[in-house]
Amino acid sequence: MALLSFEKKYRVQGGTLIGGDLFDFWIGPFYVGFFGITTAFFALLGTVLIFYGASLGDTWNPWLISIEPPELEVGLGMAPLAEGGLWQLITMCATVAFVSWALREVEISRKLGMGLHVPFAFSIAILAYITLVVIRPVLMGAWGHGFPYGIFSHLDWVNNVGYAYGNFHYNPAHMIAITFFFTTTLALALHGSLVLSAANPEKGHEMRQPEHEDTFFRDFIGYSIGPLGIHRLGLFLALNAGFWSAVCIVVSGTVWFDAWADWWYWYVDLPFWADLEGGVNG
Ligand code: 07D
Ligand code: 07D
Repeated sequence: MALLSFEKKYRVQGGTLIGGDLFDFWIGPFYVGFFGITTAFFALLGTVLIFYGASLGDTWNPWLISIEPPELEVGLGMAPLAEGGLWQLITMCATVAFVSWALREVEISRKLGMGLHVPFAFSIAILAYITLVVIRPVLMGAWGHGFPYGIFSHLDWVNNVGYAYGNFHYNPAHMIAITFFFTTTLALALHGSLVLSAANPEKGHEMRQPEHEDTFFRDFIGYSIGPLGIHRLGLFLALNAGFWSAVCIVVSGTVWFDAWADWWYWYVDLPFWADLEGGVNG
């Protein structure tokens, strides 16, 4: 791919975390770096292992291929390859590949003298993944609590784990996560539409400026968060969605074992009404 005219100026040496100048080069448009090598290596190895696992199974239907974690009886030990060992190796490959991808983002940010917001944001997704396949299984004492690597089978896992706690919607951290997910889409819809309405006028019309965008919101709801603020808010909302997702699953089976609806009895049991006639103690 041809180099864009301005790109050369930004292709500066340095900023690497490891390996010095050794891997400090680009292949076409892509910065490589030590972590580019490790990402490519572990992503490829993980993919090869998924294909190998698929070859041991009885389907090549992409929706149905599934690499299962070990049985619960294996606990936190290593399992034979065909009985969950592949899942364990793929989990390691995926974790190293994701973390390498984040560290490659760090190196690029350092080269450009930018903040580390992008790798930080991706780290929250990695945290959610590691919570599902490492932190929670370790806390619960078995790798078998991780989710299977298959398009449909991982949906079954979410469904089954959800019903294992009655109605998962009553999990308060799940509620917070969902609320953040919904609010993120609201914020993005408002932000995307606002910017397009100002910056992408019909042919022949003059483009409007950020002041117009601010004024729109001041006229509309009396307040504008501003051009920098809206991105802070967006990042805050999105990262909280991922963070509270990790919380909602890590507490299920480690600090809370019953139906999530029962968690709300603390509210019913509050002394204000528990002792009233008709209350739980009344
Ligand atoms: C659009 C960025 C691009 C990424 C894409 C995903 C693969 C996997 C599979 C080799 C928004 C590429 C997919 C590389 C290939 C194999 C075996 C991101 C965008 C397009 N899920 N999930 C999907 C993953 C979990 C859930 C789709 C990954 C948890 C539900 C896709 C992970 C839980 C639904 C997928 C992961 C869960 C899905 C679309 C990791 C709770 C759907 C994803 C690594 C989080 C939806 C058939 C998407 C669907 C869907 C991938 C984890 C729930 C296959 C890689 C265990 C309820 N998930 N998922 O667009 O249609 O993400 O499923 O943690 O309804 Mg999932
Ligand atoms: C884990 C993905 C990490 C991805 C990474 C990158 C690649 C590369 C390459 C494209 C976290 C992967 C990259 C592979 C791709 C190329 C080239 C993201 C992750 C590192 N729920 N629920 C959630 C809702 C119900 C249940 C989270 C809604 C039922 C369980 C979110 C509803 C029951 C778990 C959420 C609903 C139930 C969840 C998921 C509605 C089932 C979890 C988002 C409207 C009967 C999971 C950490 C997330 C969780 C989770 C939303 C319903 C069960 C808040 C909106 C009632 C068991 N649910 N849910 O976590 O918290 O993203 O995981 O009904 O484990 Mg739920």
